[in-house]
Amino acid sequence: MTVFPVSKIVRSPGSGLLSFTTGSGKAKRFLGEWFDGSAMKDWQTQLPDRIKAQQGPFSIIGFPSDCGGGICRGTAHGPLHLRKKLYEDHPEWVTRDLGDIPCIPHLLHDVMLSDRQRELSGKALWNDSFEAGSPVSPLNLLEEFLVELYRTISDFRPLVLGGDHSTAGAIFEALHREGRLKNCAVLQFDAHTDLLESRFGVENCFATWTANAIKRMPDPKRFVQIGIRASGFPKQHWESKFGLRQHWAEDLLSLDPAKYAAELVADLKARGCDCLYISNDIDGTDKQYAPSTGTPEGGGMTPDWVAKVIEVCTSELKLIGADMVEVAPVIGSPADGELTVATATRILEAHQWH
Ligand SMILES: [Mn+2]
Repeated sequence: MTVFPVSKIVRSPGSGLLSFTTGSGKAKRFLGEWFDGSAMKDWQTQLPDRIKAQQGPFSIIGFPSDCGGGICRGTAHGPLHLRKKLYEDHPEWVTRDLGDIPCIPHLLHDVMLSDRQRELSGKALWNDSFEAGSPVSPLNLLEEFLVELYRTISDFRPLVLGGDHSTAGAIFEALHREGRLKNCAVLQFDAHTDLLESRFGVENCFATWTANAIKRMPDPKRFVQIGIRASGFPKQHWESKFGLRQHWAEDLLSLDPAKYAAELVADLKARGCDCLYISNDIDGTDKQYAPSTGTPEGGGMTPDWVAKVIEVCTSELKLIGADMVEVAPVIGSPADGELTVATATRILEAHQWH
């Protein structure tokens, strides 16, 4: 029997990173201006009202997990740093924030856990309300929380702040379970294909999530990867193996982004799409603008190029959800971190929610 709702254990913004402390001290320093002491302390009590108050166009969820990465860790700090900048620039977004998924940093997915570990971590998270079968790992908690919100908020549209790119795998499972992928196109901005079927035997991580997500698409050609440039195999290999489409950075850099996006939208509409999900891996953008990430790559697009494509596509197709992942503000210098967060913010501001 599974214990729900997950909203019972969701933490205040910035407090979901269960590291050497609860993380709440740093959260207070960063976000105290927007969330007062009572909001931080009584988040779980206040959350049902916050959920009830959500009325389009989107809701923010923090997912401070980097256990699904594998190169340099640090994306667990992404949501807190992203929120600080987003709320400075857009204080009206604060009421959209539904808090953080509590992330035990050693856990990733429940399929990896013994019954004993699941019970021990389950009791730590759920206290007395733990029952066998309750989700305990970050990816499972995110998936179940999203499903809960789909069933509570009409026209629920998540903006999930990750986290490494395994984040998107959990979102896709929720989209699939709720039947949201039927007429949906997907854009993935990324330097990498994320198309391994497993990595060292791990089937749910930053490198495998797209291979899993593609299986959920009614037509894989509605899934378009944009900005690929670091791959052990050529484009033809991936396109013929998985049926998705890839637009590599080397072919995009000389294109006008508005014209490229207009053609992309026309193509997706011709394939029956009327809505869109966008997965934003910050390493899709050139490393000059996004140095604080696990695998920065040169030869990528500028933030303005990416933002223009997103602006045009989301003006034409209804945006049903988005994520911003792989932002690791603790990698590199503080200036690198700030630059990367500013780039992510620029890209998120381009999303049109209508
Ligand atoms: Mn990725």
